[in-house]
Amino acid sequence: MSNYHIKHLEEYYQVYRKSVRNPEGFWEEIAEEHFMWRKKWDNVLSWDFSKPEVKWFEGAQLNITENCIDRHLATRGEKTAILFEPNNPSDPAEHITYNQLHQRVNKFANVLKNQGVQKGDRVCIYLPMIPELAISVLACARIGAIHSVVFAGFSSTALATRINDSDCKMVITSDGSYRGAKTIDLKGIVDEALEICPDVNTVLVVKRINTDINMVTGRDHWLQPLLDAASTDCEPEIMNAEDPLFILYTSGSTGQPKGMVHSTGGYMVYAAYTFKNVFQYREKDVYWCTADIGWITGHSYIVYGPLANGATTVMFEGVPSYPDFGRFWEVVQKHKVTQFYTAPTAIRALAKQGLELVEKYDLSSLKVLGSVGEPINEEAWHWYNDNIGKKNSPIVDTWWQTETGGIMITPIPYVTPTKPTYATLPFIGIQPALMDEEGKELKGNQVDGRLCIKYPWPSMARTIWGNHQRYKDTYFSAYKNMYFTGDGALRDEVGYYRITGRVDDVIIVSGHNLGTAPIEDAVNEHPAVAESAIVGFPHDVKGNALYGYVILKDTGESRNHDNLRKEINQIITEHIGPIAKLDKIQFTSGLPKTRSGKIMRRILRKIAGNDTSNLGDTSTLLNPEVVQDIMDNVL
Ligand code: 6R9
Repeated sequence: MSNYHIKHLEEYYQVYRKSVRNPEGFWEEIAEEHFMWRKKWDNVLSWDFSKPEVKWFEGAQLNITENCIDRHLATRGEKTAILFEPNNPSDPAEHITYNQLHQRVNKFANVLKNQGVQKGDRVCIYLPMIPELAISVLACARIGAIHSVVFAGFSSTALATRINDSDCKMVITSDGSYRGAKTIDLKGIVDEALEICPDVNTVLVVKRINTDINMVTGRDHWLQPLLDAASTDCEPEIMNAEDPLFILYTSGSTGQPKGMVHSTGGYMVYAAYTFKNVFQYREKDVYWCTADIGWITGHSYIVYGPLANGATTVMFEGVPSYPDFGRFWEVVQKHKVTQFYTAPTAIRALAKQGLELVEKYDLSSLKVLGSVGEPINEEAWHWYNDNIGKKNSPIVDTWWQTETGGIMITPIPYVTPTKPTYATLPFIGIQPALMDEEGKELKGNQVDGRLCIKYPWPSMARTIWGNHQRYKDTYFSAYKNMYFTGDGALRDEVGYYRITGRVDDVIIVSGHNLGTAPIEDAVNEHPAVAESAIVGFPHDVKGNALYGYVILKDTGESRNHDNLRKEINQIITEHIGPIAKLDKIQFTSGLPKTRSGKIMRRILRKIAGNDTSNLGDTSTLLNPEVVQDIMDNVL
């Protein structure tokens, strides 16, 4: 079992060196020893970042669900695969064994087939965090359909954009969802979206909240009767390693979201290998990642990574604040969770509550704590370390992206000494580089630059669905022969990395990536708005909050600003979702622009963040006078 499970620092360095000296040889060994292939590859890796084109395990054949389910049945059939913890704490948790998961995935896969879904078809999944979400993802993978999960907090317009972009013919949803004390009418949102998605001919509906909903004859079907009639046998479709497994949308700096396409073989190998090491997963552990499967964290570290290792993975339907802010800790105690993986925004929200909500519960089962989604600030890191980990569960601050498919920079717990706010060292096989703005690599330690990756890794996204040029422009054009992450980072005196934040027009709010452009597009839809600019400013729970500068059309009539603010946020909610609402909206007569007409967001960011001591050079602006005006009226 060479190199699969790293146990001490010396071994990390040794395996790391091996993995970068001979990446092909290294990944071939991992792939060969730990996965089930129907046919081995002809070639481990071919790549050319200038095209860009990357292929791992070309010629190999497999089905990822055989790796995540079937191969465990002989030894782990009665082990819990998915441990479902419902929204309401008094409802029983559900333990789905590997045997049961096998049957449920096969039945679901047969339903998809019976409904006409074929290999290569795209299926949109818009479900809350209930077992059917994981099962439908796996059912798609079983028959070679490409799943596109859309987070069930997105609005109907955002959902429709994603359905149409990848031309999905089917949507899987539920009658509604629970969210703490509230219910959400998911089916109503789907119905609204489908008004502008003419190609969707089938909607499968899971019954979750038992409400009376509208069912369109011929198009909409309750799932349960179809499952009841389906067989539990479904031969896995044999896929090529480079066949797409899924599409997952992420925000970009222009309006249209980017449908990142992930492959089958490389993605599986990397998701599984990182899971094993970053969480030091052992056979009897109960692992819990609080993310939603609608994000990449859920794909790789609730579904594929854990299941490929035969793990028990917790799926939580609820929210951290329901019925009170002790819920996470109650669940940790109840299921004796060993690895707990969450986001800094949740940690900050929980840290604001009294410690009695933590102390009520026995957290002694915990061995590893994880953080993901945004930089974790020092205060939150210490709160997490002291009160949840009791100073003896290492925190893995894992840096990665939808595009990278798996964790890229991270400590390995009990192996890498941690340092607050540092994601520390590159994971095995990952070759980071820091670049200056001129395109020169910054060598050595104690440097600060833009974070790039020099060499392919197995789970990198292969393209943007339907737009390879945009994939090239966004990730492979800023620096020659490098993947550009969009993040800034520094490397300290021992070679540890600290991620300093986005250097592009993406803002991370409560761990969610939001592009400024789509929000501005939504704001500009308001009939009274002439132009807008959105920036982020520091927020003690959300990490960043959104600040909008809005120029109103000159119509001669005066409007109530508070009403306008509400209307603008309503439009944002409809177009994107409530996560993108603006915390502050300042009405202004102008926006600082360069002579080429570009908005100088750097200045707007500083003003919004109350940091105007050094605004930098404003003399190149077309309209320097608006800067003072904006500063005088800042909220
Ligand atoms: C996995 C995920 C990606 C962006 C990424 C970066 C930020 C994620 C981080 C982090 C600092 C960490 N980010 N993890 N920043 N430290 N540990 O979150 O994917 O939703 O695509 O976001 O999130 O800015 O570029 P995604």
